[in-house]
Amino acid sequence: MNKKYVIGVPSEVRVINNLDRNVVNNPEVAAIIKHGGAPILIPTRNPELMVQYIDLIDGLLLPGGPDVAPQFYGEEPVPLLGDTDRLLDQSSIELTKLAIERHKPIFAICRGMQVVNVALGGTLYQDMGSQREKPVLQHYQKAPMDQGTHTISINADSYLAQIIGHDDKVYVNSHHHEAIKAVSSQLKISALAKDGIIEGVESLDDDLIVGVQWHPEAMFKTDEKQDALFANFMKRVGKFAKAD
Ligand SMILES: [Mn+2]
Repeated sequence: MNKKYVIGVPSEVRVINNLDRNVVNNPEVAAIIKHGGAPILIPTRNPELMVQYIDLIDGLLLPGGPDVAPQFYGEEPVPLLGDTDRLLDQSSIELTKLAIERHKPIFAICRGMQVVNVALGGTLYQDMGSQREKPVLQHYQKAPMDQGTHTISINADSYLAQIIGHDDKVYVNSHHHEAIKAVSSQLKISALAKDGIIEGVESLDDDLIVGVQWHPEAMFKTDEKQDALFANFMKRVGKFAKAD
């Protein structure tokens, strides 16, 4: 049997039917399994325990979820900040730092990309519609999430371009009102929306981190480019696991 690489996915807490539950979205789980990985849920938000989990996993998938508490980049909350969970942020930031330190690849989706940026010293728009000087596109789409609604421009010399190409006809879905404001000095921009909102970031000079602002897990079943992001993630995981 081929070795399966283990992918950690932090869960979030939601109250469902009056019960306090740990949940992850199934599409990410399905995409990991499709590409030969074995997903595991990281069901605690205790930051001190993250060091226990990092040794169990070969790669880290940081999924979408609630807003990031602005205290982690030195701001007070603005009126249109959404739901936040300080402990989920703290544990995800800790996991990000540990994954980088131990050379375990990261695939960061939507909130996940914002978490990576904050973990590495960057900042966010808490609500881009009300905080950004220039007008923005509709980034909280009303169309079904398996359909792309706005285009992105991918930097031709980015790692992302190697995965999904860089023509201007790449449509992505969009489900965010937060966005990266100041990019961490340890990351570079790989994709922008037409309004200048950052839609992708990645490591400076290796392929340890790939972050996208859209939701490829909602599109991978019908869109080859989005599927390629998960295939690439598992390829990166295999490469780093063999190197260590
Ligand atoms: Mn968007």
